[in-house]
Amino acid sequence: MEHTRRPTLIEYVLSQQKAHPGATGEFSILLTQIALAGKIISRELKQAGLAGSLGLSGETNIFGEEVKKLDQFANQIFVRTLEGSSMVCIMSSEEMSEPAEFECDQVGAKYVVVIDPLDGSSNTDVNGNLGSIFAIYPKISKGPRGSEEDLLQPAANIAAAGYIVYGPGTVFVYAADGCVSGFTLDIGYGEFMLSHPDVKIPHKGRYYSVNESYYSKWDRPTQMFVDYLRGTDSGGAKPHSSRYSGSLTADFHRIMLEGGVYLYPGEIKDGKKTSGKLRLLYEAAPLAYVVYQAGGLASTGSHRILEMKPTDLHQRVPLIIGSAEDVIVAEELNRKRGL
Ligand code: AFP
Repeated sequence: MEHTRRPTLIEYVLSQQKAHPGATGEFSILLTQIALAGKIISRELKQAGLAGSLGLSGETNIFGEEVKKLDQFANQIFVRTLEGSSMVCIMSSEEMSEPAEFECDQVGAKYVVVIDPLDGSSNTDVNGNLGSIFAIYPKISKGPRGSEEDLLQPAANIAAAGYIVYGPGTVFVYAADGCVSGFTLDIGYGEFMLSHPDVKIPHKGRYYSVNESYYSKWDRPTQMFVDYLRGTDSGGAKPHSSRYSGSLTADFHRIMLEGGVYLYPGEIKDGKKTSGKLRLLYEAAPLAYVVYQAGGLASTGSHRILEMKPTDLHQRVPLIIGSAEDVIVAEELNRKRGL
């Protein structure tokens, strides 16, 4: 009897690389280096309660947020692993106030990476789901060194993007060349094995993910959209079911597989609409690229995330992301209410 087995991540990436005759293999190595960082973080999370790595680090980041020990650990692992790849000239992280530049010579590092090293850190100490989010851009600036110009590119320039979900299992999902594929970590092999080939998000969804405790602070179109999702104002359409885990990555993964919409809107403060909490570079743009490759959409309500040109490394943006039909309903409500 012939024993077949699933391809590993590197085998799959190399097989995809055949579609690019000029490819040098650097991109494949970089992708597997990011997966390596995910394996190391996954292992640490699974034993964090025993290893003393739960709780606060005692430090506060430039946004005044208290930093968890695991936030720091995950960020350090990504910095070291990306530097070790010698494929990256500059990287930026949600956990770092300034980008990190890596030694690179004339020919070397032609990639730029942005990451949210540990998404959902309010879940770390309660064994909740967590994630990491990444995007890889080509280097566009002249000269050997990377610059802020390389980091502030529109998501449409992304070469590949993805996320890692740390839940009951650890799943690595990446999008490139119009295809989204998922790999589950086989802890026996220590390898990510293909488990979700060619993911396509359902056109219309079953779930919605939003922190409804902010309802009173939202503008009218946002409230009307959530009323529609709840079925209280959907003209009899079957309501979506609410799921909110505290981790965008975990909620997004459910929506990618089963359809629906995640939103983190801005709030009305002093008559003005804020930009919400999520970061354009580290959260919204990478996931917008992934959902778009899978047939979904990502919007601020009035602008498509993929077309946005970032102006600041830590810029925040309202986000509505998921099944195309659901996102379009939200945009329609915004358009109708003239916002
Ligand atoms: P943290 O990583 O700071 O916990 O933020 C997680 C997150 O960016 C996203 O993953 C969650 O969906 C959202 O924020 C949770 O924010 P609220 O606690 O305001 O709902």
